[in-house]
Amino acid sequence: MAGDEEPEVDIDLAALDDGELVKQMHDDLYEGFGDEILEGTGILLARGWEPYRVLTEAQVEGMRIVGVDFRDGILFVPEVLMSANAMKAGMAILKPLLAESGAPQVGKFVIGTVKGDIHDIGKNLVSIMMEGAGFEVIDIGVNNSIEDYLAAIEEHNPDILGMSALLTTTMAYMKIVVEAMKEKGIRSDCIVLIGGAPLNAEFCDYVGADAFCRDAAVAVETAVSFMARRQGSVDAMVHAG
Ligand code: B12
Repeated sequence: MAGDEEPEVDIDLAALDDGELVKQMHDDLYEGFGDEILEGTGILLARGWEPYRVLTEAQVEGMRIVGVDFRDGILFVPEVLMSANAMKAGMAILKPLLAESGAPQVGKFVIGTVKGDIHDIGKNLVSIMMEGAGFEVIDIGVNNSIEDYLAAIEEHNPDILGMSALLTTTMAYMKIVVEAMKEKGIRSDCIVLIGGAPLNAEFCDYVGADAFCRDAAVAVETAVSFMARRQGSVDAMVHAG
């Protein structure tokens, strides 16, 4: 188990049953073993697991465990970075599977993490799932200033703007961006979705965003339903006019 001082043994991942393998992957993610995460992901897929199930049960849950020990001072930044890189390796195999949907283009989505914040795993996951749902995704990366967001809106004219923040010290920046959009008179041009572990619906009201999404699946559901409503009102206007 993670944190124990036992000597390392080479484990045959393919010999483990599903439950044992998932638990082993949590430990491998904790240790930052990217190759093992790749192998375990491949084994679960070959056993018929849906990509989204592998992602949530084996990888995201593993990262949650890492987060608890990070919070409690058992793990430190370099170790968590290794875990993050291991998770990114696993996500890379899942990405084409999650993104292949064949769905018609539903809308344009610009997403970025706010200024002062470099957490990008959740953002990347949302991007992958939104692509899978048929959105054209423009990912503007991490540490985005107001100017970065405004420039991306101007350049891409998205239906939806997504902002991510993982730190209580950076989440307030979302309100500054929304205020800047209002000042420029472009707030109602796109839907604003926000996400990140420390956020909630009440904070969303404070920011003046349209919705808070607790995970990537909710982000997709919310985005699709906003687009349907938007399309409905466009249709109504066309019929009325
Ligand atoms: C990995 C990690 C890191 C890595 C980041 C690597 C990377 N490339 O992202 C590293 C090691 C670099 C790091 C650094 C730091 N971190 Co950090 N980190 C984490 C950790 C363990 C996991 C985050 C993660 O990837 N989760 C997995 C993903 C899948 O989940 P998620 O991000 O929540 O995303 C989902 C939803 O929130 C939602 N979502 C997210 N974004 C968006 C956006 C939109 C538009 C939508 C719709 C939805 C959505 O959908 C996602 C998918 O389902 C968290 C712990 C935690 N429980 O969150 C701490 C955590 C966020 N970090 C923390 C801290 C303190 C730091 C540091 C300040 C540490 C330090 N002393 O330097 C630095 C800050 C660096 C900076 N300036 O940003 C604290 C924040 C505490 C707080 N109250 O603010 C946490 C909570 C750890 C803790 N418990 O103490 N960190």
